Amino acid sequence: MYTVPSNRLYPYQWAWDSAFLAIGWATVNVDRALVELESLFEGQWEDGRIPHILFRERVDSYYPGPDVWGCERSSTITNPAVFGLALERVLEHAALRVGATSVDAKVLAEVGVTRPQERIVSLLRRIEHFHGFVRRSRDPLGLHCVSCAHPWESGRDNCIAWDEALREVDIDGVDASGRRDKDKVDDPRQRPTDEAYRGYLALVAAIRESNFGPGPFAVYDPFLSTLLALSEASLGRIASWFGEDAMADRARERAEEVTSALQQLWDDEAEAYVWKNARTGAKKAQPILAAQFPLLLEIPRSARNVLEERFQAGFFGVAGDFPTVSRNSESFDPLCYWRGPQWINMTWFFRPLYRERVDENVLKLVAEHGFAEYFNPVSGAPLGARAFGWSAALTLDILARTADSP
Ligand code: 2M8
Repeated sequence: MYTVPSNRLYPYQWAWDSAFLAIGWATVNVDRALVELESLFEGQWEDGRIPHILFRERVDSYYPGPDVWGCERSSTITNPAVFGLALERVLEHAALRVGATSVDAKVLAEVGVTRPQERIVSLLRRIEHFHGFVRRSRDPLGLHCVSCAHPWESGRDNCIAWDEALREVDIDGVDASGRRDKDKVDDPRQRPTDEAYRGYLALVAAIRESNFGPGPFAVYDPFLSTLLALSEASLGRIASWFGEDAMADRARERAEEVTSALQQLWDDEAEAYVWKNARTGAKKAQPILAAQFPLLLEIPRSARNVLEERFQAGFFGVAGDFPTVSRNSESFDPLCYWRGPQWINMTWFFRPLYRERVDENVLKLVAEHGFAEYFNPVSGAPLGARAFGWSAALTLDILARTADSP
């Protein structure tokens, strides 16, 4: 059993979507939440990779499908490391439900989870295996940070941080006319350009030709690195709740390692965490919400101060806060996908820091405009798919936590 992000636009199982969807499921049924994650991990490759799409039932309404990827069962790239974090949020819902302060197999049994110890330990092993894949295969310079081998891998498809590296990809003769997405939204300007799609498809072909190695695109990403650190930290905590002490130690060490390695991406002059192209060495600060993510980790006070100020100056104060691109940037586009619109998952991540602002913002947006895929951050207008999975799932998470006020 699994959940698709949107019947119309995304009719397969997507990896990080399923992680958010599991959190939503946990507000009503913790067992079902675990099934969501287990079904995703059924698609794990031997090398530990979690493919970003699982082609479970073949449909013609999504492009690119299995033929283009060169793999029957799944896509060949991965997605942000959010699975440890998602599992921890799922388990917290079990504790909330029974009023417990910590989670163990007994608490899970109380909320109706079958074979809790065995299932959680099996998920933990799979998550650790996945983290191993990311560390081995997405760190070409050995920085202990995470790079991205395809814009789709980051989940932030046409984010401005990929523009330069994508321009280096040869798109001569690549045809994007098979796209099925543009006529499924109100206005094609809400989706990436054909030129960007030609880049995405050229990379898919290059990855296929390299026998599913990383291919010719490798950009270190502070956002992906932050999420790996968070996911390792979650893995460490859950492993110790379930008596897997050696795994807990390993995960904690790795969480610390990524967190301190992230400082290599800090640029004093730009006063920002930067995107680093592993092939050219070029580093660039980006005026995007993703650049604010290291705030979720223990970072030096000076960096924290700068990022907090940047939030006030560029990301707060519009109708919907948390636009994906700073509203002060020339690149800010309120309509186009990951180039400005507000996304509920990106906003939700900041709940530990800005709880009231996040809750108010998300609940108002969905009350007024429904569970859209993304929102115009100036007017609040819904964009992209309607009835979008993680918008609903993370709203449920916020509602359940607000009701119990943790
Ligand atoms: C979007 O990406 C897919 C490609 O993976 C697409 O545009 O077809 C992104 O928003 C991504 O983050 C998300 O996981 C996926 C499914 O919701 O859609």
